Amino acid sequence: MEALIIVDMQRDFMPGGALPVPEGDKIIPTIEELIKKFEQRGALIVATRDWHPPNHISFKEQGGPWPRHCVQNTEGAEIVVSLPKDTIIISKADKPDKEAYSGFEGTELAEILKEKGVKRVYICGVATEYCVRATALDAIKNGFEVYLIKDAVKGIKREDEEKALKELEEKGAKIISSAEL
Ligand code: VGL
Ligand code: ZN
Repeated sequence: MEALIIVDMQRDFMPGGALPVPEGDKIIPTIEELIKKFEQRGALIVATRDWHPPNHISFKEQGGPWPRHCVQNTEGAEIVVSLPKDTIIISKADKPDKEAYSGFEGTELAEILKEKGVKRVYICGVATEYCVRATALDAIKNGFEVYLIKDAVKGIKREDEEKALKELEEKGAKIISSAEL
């Protein structure tokens, strides 16, 4: 069984949002094509979302590195790609005092994937050097075969994005393009 994991494609991470990933919106059509393709393949579709309480530790006013973003039940936290009805939504970093970049951290994601018999995961979304990276590393640690779809991810900084892709490849992820699927 395969799963497509769409990481944090939320309004606040798009241009004009609170914590924009440059050109984050450019990968929306690519991801929507991938969703269609993976639905046809009978794959599981998973979408993670950053789901912070208003006083989250990662916010500048709490001493953290980031402007306030993806606050639970606000427009900024909305997912901007059209998702099939049966998509599994994983909310993360939803406790005030804990940061979680990875979709596996503090969630049931590993258990859900294992229970559904998933062996291989395909990862896309934002931001490449933060939540995509952390999610892919945890997927590797959990024993999944990991494919990173390079034209369906975007990073905040170009150099950091390239570093992250190299690291993921060294750790066993396969870097592919959506055209290969
Ligand atoms: C993310 C910074 C803060 C991400 C989330 O989704 O990559 N980055 N919170
Ligand atoms: Zn966040």
